[in-house]
Amino acid sequence: MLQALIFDLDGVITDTAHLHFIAWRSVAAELGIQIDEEVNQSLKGISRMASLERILQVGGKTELFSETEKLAIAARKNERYVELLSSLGPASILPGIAPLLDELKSRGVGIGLASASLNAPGILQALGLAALFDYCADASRIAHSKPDPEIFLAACAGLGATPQRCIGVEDAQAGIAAINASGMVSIGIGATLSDANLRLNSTEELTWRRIAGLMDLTD
Ligand code: B16
Ligand code: MG
Repeated sequence: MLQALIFDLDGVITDTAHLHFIAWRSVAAELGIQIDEEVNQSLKGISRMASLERILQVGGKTELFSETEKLAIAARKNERYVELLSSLGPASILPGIAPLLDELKSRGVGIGLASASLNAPGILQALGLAALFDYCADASRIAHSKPDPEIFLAACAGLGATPQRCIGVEDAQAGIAAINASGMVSIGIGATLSDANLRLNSTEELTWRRIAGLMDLTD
């Protein structure tokens, strides 16, 4: 029996990657570092501090800042990102996600979130989806980020579900690795992903029919 679907947020429920990019680009420019779309792609699914380390590496400035300075830079980026989040609303939900969440609810399948974003609760509120989620793993309490399975296992535990009876949905390669390592069944959204039990090109293809075909729902 399928107990729960556990979703990543950015790139699966909504696409905030471009807002992260605008915020990081302005902060990086102040540090004398130019970042392009390719760098932005490499920030997908990784934590705020890991993103900053990657940007400093791109600019060859890894050794120039103390931990306190790095925290201040990350806080500045987040202030700008949160300002940009005010543009989000129900229209920002990716195609197919709202009907799927309704279908899962009506079938009594648990709905969980496993996002690295500390802004996840606010984003779900802005999208009008918060009430549909039965459990959101708290990214601030996760010691090991994806590809470690910790956040997916925390979501399973919060839902009272067994990983082998859950499906995880991700758009980042590190996220697929995390789902696979947790013992859950993985669905990858995106043309370039590998190793997912099921790979789809877009969230539009993420229907109950595809999910039911992936897992034995009868036992
Ligand atoms: P925040 P996900 C991730 O979201 C983003 O893909 C990644 O780019 C971001 O650095 C990370 O959240 C942390 O976000 O700065 O808001 O805490 O894909 O795990 O839902
Ligand atoms: Mg993601």
